Parts: sequence; structure tokens; C-alpha cells
Amino acid sequence: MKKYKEVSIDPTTQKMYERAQEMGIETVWERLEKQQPQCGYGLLGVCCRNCMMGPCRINPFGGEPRRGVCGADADTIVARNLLRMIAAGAAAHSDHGRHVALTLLIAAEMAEKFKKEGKPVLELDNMASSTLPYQVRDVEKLKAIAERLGIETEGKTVRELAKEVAEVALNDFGKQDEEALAFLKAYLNPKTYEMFEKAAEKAGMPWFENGILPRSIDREIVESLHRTHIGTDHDPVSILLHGLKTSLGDAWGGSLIATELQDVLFGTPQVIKAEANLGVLKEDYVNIVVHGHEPVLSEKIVEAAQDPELLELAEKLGAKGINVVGMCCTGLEVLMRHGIPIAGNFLQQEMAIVTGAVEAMVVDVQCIMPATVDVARCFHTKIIDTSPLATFPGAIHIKFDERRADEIAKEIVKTAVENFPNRSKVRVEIPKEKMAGYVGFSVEAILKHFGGSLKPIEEAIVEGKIKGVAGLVGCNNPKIKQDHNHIKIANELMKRDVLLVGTGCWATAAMKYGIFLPEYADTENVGPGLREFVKEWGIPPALNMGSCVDCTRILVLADLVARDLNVPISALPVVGSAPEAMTEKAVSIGTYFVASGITTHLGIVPPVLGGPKVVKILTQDLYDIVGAAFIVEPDPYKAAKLMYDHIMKKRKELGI
Ligand code: XCC
Ligand code: SF4
Repeated sequence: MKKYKEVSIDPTTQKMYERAQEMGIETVWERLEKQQPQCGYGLLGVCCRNCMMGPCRINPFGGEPRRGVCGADADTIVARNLLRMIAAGAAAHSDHGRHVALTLLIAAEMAEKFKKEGKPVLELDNMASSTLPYQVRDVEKLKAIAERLGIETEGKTVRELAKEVAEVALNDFGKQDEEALAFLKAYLNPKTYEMFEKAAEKAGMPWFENGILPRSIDREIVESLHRTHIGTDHDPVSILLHGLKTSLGDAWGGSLIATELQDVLFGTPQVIKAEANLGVLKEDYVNIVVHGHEPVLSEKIVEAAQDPELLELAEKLGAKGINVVGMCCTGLEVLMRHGIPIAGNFLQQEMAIVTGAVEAMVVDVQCIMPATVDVARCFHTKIIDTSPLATFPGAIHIKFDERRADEIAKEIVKTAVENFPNRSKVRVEIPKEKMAGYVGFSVEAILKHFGGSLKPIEEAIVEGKIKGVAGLVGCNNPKIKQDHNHIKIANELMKRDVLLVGTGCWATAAMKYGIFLPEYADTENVGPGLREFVKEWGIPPALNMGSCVDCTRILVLADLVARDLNVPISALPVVGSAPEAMTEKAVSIGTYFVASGITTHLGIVPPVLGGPKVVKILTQDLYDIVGAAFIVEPDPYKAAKLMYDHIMKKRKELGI
């Protein structure tokens, strides 16, 4: 058993972890311990299970066996395994994006149907009718997207535009021509586009049509599985090039579509103050935790929790009200748009249940541990799974259907409310710690804050007040003390006058320790230049840009600067980092950052060290192919230094 201080730097996690131990509840940290020692072949990436002649593994010390039964060597196996990770990560993001595009289409089609049935026409044409399960909340953004995509907007209703934009998005998933994605073409600056076109040629593989420009989101994912099937692609260079291509289909396709169309449906985030950490759970309230990734669900739960009938029921059952809080990325979605408090990041999902104060944890897809069901059994908490593609044995299944979204969301909230009397009051212990912070820094909100352009940031960079920008993203991983590396790397960069933008579980971590408060600039963790800049503009030294699909907001921001300077993204003094990476999605994000030209640090060594050629490509050769590469460094201090050095190198190259 671990000491509580070893698992996390977060006092709420420490307390709840101790409590779990006292109660004999097994958590992620015990399960990790039981897995020790973890398989060395797996850690190095040299085991292959891609066919039934195997499983095969390569001797990492250079002796026999040097090849799998089919003859594949260590580099082939490592590259194939990595490509499969990228493909799975891209699939998760992109399927999420598809779901959003389908929701927009369904809403537009329902508006059309209702109109034919003689319901109020104007409201439906504007898609602002409350009879629709989903409306268009940001008409301006819808128009802006349509214009980028080259869709004629003149004289069209919101409904027609929504339908057309959704159709272009959906076409990007399954089209069969060789053209790059419509969304990529609409969003990417020409200089970076050119780099994508030429990347494969530079890598000595001119037969890659379109270079590493993705043709369709699904196709590149399918091709990843095809290439890695036994007896297909064996050259680590071409396998990895296709990895870049697949990840770019995520970045400039699936994830981008998710972010952009979520903004259309639910509103583009604007700066707003909110709170984070387990202290946001309320003793006298029905507590509902929305956990997972898709706001198509969590938005509706937030709405349903304001239903007067359900509020009345909650009071009747002895609660003061209904308190919806978030967890992981779907928590960030409702945090960014409505200031709904966020209870924690990935490693706090079990901890939230251990408070004994959660009536229901409502989950959709991704990053939800099946263990939540086991922990919930020790309390009255109900785990409610909602996605037809994610079922948890032992949970309550209330599967979601967008067409009946309101009805189902109410049913879910009612289930939670009715569970309130089952709470054992003596078994409730909510840690009091929580922290305020400003969130909602969409690209639009940033532009608005700086008076319509990024000039003030660019000038501060040129002057040297800010040395550059770092995009910090990604998960928690129990192999690292929770949030430790997130915060250390953040502080070390801010000390060196690097402005931070970030998403995902990093953003929740940063918020918990006050980094999203403008006052944080007064601490010793922020350098004098950055301090002066953020004080002048009244912003915190780090900007929360949202969930993990919102990493595309970081890309769009970088793209705008690249356009202003007429250079590819790779020329900018910008770096990325996933200090506590865990998921396959994080692998896809890291890869698409690098492919897009942003050198990216990983704080967890991915399973690639068994393939020396692969390691060389990822950490060196990619500089010549896409102008960026990976930095792998588990030590947060060294990592921050390496990232800073990269920023300074880019400044020098730009002559600033
Ligand atoms: Fe999951 Fe998105 Fe990672 Fe957190 S950061 S552990 S992916 S919730 Ni996206
Ligand atoms: Fe072994 Fe080759 Fe089959 Fe992989 S594909 S399991 S290396 S025989």
C-alpha cells in the first residue's frame, strides 16, 4: 500500500485515498501495484500479437530472437504498435466528432420536419425553437465555418446552413477521393499545407499520394489497421508517415469538427469564472457527476437539473437542490461554456465516489474506469452509462438518443434525485478544498480580449516580454504522482516567461492550484516579462482552452500566428507537452502536434524504446520531415529546460 502523499500532490485526492484505504476499497494505485513488475517487452513495444503465428517478442538485448515468426524485426513491430495506438486515439476523437456532426444534422432535419408539420416556422428556421432537442446557439460561428468551407451563406436560413455544414463534415469522414479533408483545407495556412504535401517526399517515400495530407478521417484509420496486418507494411518510415497522416485526420478533421460544431450547438466559450476540485461537491444537495467526453449528453444533464419538477422532487426528498459537477473532459466542456464546477481530473474519478456524497455518476465514453462500478458498490452511488457504445457491467443503463434528449436527460436526473434518500449521511466526507479560476479561452474569446487580433501577443513575443507559447495537455497517469509534473512543468515554463495555453486533465490540474487566477502572476512561479504582460491585459498566466478535442483550438491559434507571419507553424516559438500522458488519444494528439509543426514533450515514455530506428525517427528525423519532433523526458525540470531551449532556438531562427 502506498502512502497517501505518494499518490498525489492534491490534498483532496490524498484525503480520499486515505479514506479508501481505511475502508478497504481498492483504487487505481493498488491495481497498478498489483501489476508490478509490468512486462518489459510491453514497455519497450517489442511484443506483437497481430497474427496467430504469434504472439512474438524480440530480445531487447540484441540476442535471439531477433525476428517474429513472420520475420518482422523490432523496429517494424514497435512502429506497427505505435501506429495502432495513434489510430485508436484518432478513432476515439473522431467518432466523437462524427457524433457531434450527426447531432447537428439530426437537429436540422427535425427542424425541417416540424416546419412541415406546421409548427412555428421562423423559430425553426433559426433553429432556436425550444421544441428542438438541440438548437444552434452560435449563429455567427456557424456562418464563419460555412464561409471558411466555401459554402454560400447569402439568403440561407440557419437551418439550411446547419445542414450543409454538417454534411460537409460528415463527408470528410467517408469520402473516397484523394483530396485533403475539406475542414483541413478550410482551416490550415498554406505554408503548413505545403509541408504536409512534401513531407513524404522528404522522408524518401514519394509514393505517398498527397504526402501526409489525410484524405478521409475514417479511411486513414482503416488504412492504419490494414498496414499493420501481418505481411503488409514493414518499413518503420512508411508506417510512421501513415501515423502522421492518421493523426492529422484527427487534428484537422475529427477533433476540429467536434470542437467547432459543439461551439455551434452549445455556444462558443467566453471568459467566465468557476471552481475546481472535489470541494465543489455539496453536502446537502443531490450531487451528479458528469464524466466522459461528449457535451451532447452533459449539456442536457445540466439543463435537466434545472427542471422545476425535478428540483421540487429533490426538495421533497430532503435535498436543497441539484448540484451538477464535471469530471474529465466532458466536465471541461460544461465548465468552459457555463461555468459548471469541475470536480477533478482522471485520477479523481474514484475519489469522487469515495466522498459518499455522489448520487449518480453519469458517464458516456472514454477515460471512465470500469472500477468506478466497484467503488460505487461500497456506497449508494449509481453509475449510469448512457452511450450505446460504452456499457459498464454492474451499471444502470439509460442509453441516450439525441432525438429524445430532453426526456432521457430528465430520466437520468430523476434517477439521481431518487437516490438521495439512500445516502448514508454518516458516511459522507467531502474535502473542503476547491479553487477558483478563469476559464473559457476559446480562440474567439482570446481574439475578443485582445481587441480583435493576436498582435499584442505577437508583439510581446517579438519584444521578448514573452519568450514563446507552450501548449500543455493531457491526462493523469498513476505512474506519476497526480498533477506533480503538470504543475512543475507549468511553473518552470512560466518562470522563464513562457505563456501557457492548455486543455484536458492538465487544465483541470492547473485550475486546482490557482494557475488560472490573474493573481498567480504575483507568485515567484511567473517571470517578470510574463507577469508584466498578463497584468497589462488582465489575464491569468495560463489560459484554459478546454477539453482534449479542443487541442484543435491551440492549433487554430498557432495557425493564426503563422498566417500573420507568413511562415509554417513549425517556425513559431511554440512547444507542446503531455506531462502525464496516459491514453491512446494523447498519443494521437502528441503526433498531430508534431506533424503540424509543434515540437512536443512526453513525460511518460511511450512503448517505443525497443525500436532504435523508430526512436531516431520520432526524436530526430522528423525535424527534417515536418519541422518538429518529440522530446521524451520524464524529469519535469529537465523537460521544461528542453522545451525552453527549443523556444529559444526558434526565436533565433526567426531573428528575434
Ligand atoms: Fe482522458 Fe479527456 Fe487524458 Fe483526461 S486528458 S485522461 S484523455 S480525460 Ni484528454
Ligand atoms: Fe509474430 Fe509477425 Fe504474427 Fe506479429 S505479425 S505475431 S511478429 S508472426
